[in-house]
Amino acid sequence: MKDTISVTGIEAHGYIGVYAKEKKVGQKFIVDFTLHFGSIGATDRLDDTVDYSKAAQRVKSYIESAECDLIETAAADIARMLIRENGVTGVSVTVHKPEAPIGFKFSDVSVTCNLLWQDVCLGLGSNIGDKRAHLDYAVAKLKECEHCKDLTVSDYYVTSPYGVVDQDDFVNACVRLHTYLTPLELLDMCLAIEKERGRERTLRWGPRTLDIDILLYGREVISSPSLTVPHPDMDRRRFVLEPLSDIAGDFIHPLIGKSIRRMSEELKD
Ligand code: A4P
Ligand code: MG
Repeated sequence: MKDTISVTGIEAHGYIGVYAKEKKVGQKFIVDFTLHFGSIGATDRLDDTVDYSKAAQRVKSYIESAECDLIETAAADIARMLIRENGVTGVSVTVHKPEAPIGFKFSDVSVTCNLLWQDVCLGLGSNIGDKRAHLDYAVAKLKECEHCKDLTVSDYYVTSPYGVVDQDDFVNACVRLHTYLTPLELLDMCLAIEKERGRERTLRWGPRTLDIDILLYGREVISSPSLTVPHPDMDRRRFVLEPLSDIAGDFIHPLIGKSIRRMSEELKD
């Protein structure tokens, strides 16, 4: 069980709602939040933890000035704000709207947003045009992404083509970061960045300006029509394991149960 700090019952007058009257007159909202930490209480210094009174004040100010229609949006916005507080590993935010215009007596309506920082590794590859510039672009976009943090980048490696061998050499690299995006949200973002570099899908394993693969998403194992994680076949690819060892040698592959460093060392040519 993780350590937490919670504040409940933060009351504020706000204008969140779909109807004109809600936007004009406003109503009462109540917010509860819980911040999750690896551990708390190691020191007695306020600087080493989250000042819950300041966090609660930010929540109150958000409700008072929010212009969105939905309490879902409010809960997600507040969660995304609080998860960036010092040392927070995850958050749970509930927004109550006890006076919502439902038309008969009820006690409460509320929504809850849960977010968790996930440790994620991505593989980057390019073998058309200015290959390094394509990788630089992907790194810059991921760095400036407001839903990510703590980005580290491996060296860039020039690699011979794997699979379809009759094509130009690749430049490959790996990136490790923390994000609270879901795997599918992250995939959408990667596909959008590829598209911005003119990625065209003609031949599977064929030449590409920019390829971004989700290699590892925490310890999650995902097998859906649009996403397979860990990335299949990564255990046989030197162009993945070598750069990944630079930045995530300690990461344990959730299916193979070995560290990336060990997998890289054991990979035969
Ligand atoms: N998809 C499923 N799982 C994932 C995942 N974990 N990450 C789906 C990203 N995408 C994933 O991908 C097709 C679809 O796979 C995506 O739309 C997504 O829904 P794609 O990028 O269009 O196809 P692709 O890249 O041609 O095929 P694939 O199987 O992803 O190939 P890889 O594994 O990317 O390998 N040799 C060297 N030296 N360096 C390379 O970088 N790359 C490849 C392509 C072959 N040989 C190479 C290199
Ligand atoms: Mg791919």
